[in-house]
Amino acid sequence: MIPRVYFVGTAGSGKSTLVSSFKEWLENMSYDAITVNLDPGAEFLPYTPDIDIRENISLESVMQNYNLGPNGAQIVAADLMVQEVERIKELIDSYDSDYTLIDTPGQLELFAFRGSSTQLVTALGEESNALIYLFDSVLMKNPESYVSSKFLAMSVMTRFYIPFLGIVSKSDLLEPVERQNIERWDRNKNEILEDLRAKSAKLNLQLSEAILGGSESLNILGESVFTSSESDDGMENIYSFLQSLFYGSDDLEKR
Ligand SMILES: Nc1nc2c(ncn2[C@@H]2O[C@H](COP(=O)(O)OP(=O)(O)OP(=O)(O)O)[C@@H](O)[C@H]2O)c(=O)[nH]1
Ligand SMILES: [Mg+2]
Repeated sequence: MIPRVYFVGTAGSGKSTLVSSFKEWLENMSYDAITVNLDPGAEFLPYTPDIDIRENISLESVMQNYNLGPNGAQIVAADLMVQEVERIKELIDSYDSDYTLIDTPGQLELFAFRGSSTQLVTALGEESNALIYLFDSVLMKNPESYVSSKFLAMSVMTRFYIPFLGIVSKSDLLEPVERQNIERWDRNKNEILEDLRAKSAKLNLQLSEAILGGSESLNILGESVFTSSESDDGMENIYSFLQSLFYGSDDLEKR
């Protein structure tokens, strides 16, 4: 089965741009990927999706048909997506590509916490899935939101039993010292707890320690990969992760 790679992250974390730039990167390396847009509310996409949920479900039509505002319509659209699974699956299977890159809705909680999405991920194929979780660099550079971001990622991971890679997106927006801080915090939770204490941050330190301790002892998040759609930083790391997961250590045959 052609691997399905889901790009998941908070609103504006760079999912759609990464789907676009990673596809381009793969193509430049002579590998082949198709793109799937699962965001019914996307107004603009930086790529032309091969498969697009908006062909059958658009936020605009859900708002009209169900007499809802944009937020209510997002919820209904997320649930309606399950009805599209067979069509999407058939379409994906009709392509002969190395990877299927799947862009998910901006509202992370809709994709991550509603049963319809886990159903959809399962139905699209259980064995060959991976999830790229985008940590927005803007939210990772200060210690308080670093902890909240890790917590959110962990709660998303409780919903999906699939291999995942945590990446810090838009790395070109980080100053070198900000990047070093994130690397330092990733390596050792005591470093971030020290920095939080030093800032006398208004954050529940006990709770933060428990969250970070859980992440560390379960080894679920580990060290982040930094990526940028501007500079192509980290594209190789995403590829290596997927490659060893799906194809062993062998390189794909170039097309
Ligand atoms: N500097 C920089 N900007 C980026 C990068 N990736 C995305 N952006 C910008 O960040 C903004 C959001 O990017 P999107 O790709 O639309 O993010 P998204 O997660 O798909 O957004 P939603 O689907 O609306 O949640 C856009 O203005 C992008 O141009 C990056 O690597 N570097
Ligand atoms: Mg998007």
